[in-house]
Amino acid sequence: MILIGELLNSTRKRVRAALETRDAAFVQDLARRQTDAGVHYIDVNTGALLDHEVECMQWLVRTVREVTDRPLCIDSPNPEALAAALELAGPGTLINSISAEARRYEDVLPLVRKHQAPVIALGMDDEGLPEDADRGYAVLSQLITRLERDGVAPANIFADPLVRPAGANTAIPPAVLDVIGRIRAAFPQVHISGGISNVSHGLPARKLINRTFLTLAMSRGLDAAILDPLDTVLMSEIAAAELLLGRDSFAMNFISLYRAGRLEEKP
Ligand code: THG
Repeated sequence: MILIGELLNSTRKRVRAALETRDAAFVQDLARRQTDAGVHYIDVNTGALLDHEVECMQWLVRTVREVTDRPLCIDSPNPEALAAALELAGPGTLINSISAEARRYEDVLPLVRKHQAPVIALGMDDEGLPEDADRGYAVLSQLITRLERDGVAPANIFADPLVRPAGANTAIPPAVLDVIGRIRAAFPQVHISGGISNVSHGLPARKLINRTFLTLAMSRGLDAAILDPLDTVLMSEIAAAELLLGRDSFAMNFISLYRAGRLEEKP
């Protein structure tokens, strides 16, 4: 699994306050802890700061870069913030995100090309968020095909079916799981990613829902995720799921995590 740490997100109140006051110690602590937890990318999101977002993103990238060399996942609705961050973040940066919205596609494709960067492809277009699996699959599969035609290698595409809260509409998570399965069957070489914590928004016992959803999604072909890497039970369940899905030959990874004392078996 390719793990993207979600904690440096400006929609989280504490992070937003740290961004507004330029609290480097708080930001760097979250960057270090996510690195130590083993993430492959650290998501950096400044989208909630509408004024001066570009400056804020530049500060965030520089501040994180001082304490970790883990690649970043630049998460912004603002193409100027993406462009500025890409200049500072170094090679291997993941762009979050492109979509099938006409304007967004036009704005972000040149950045993907210029930096030869991997990119998250959101399954939405100018009609909005797909409500069922047929439309979700149609939008996402057309977007993948278009990116490939525009020269993006399948291994650099992270297809994202847009996980939304079960609490708002319980039909969406099963539709998202269907989309994951159909994309995996049709495009064996692309990565499939999703924002796991989105699914539990507004419900109690969020971590329980997140863990179960992640396991279900992995069984359909999800191989990347934006998640809370400090949830040690979630991280342990990923290792167990990879073992049981045949993605951990001789259980080498599972056993070495166990020996390092990094598997949590509850209760
Ligand atoms: N796909 C892509 N990128 C994404 C998402 C996605 N980026 C953002 C998001 N979804 C993934 N990251 C988070 C980060 C935090 C939370 C959920 C997803 C979260 N925040 C608390 C909440 O909303 O209740 C904030 C509470 C607080 O601390 O104030 O759960 O799907 N490509």
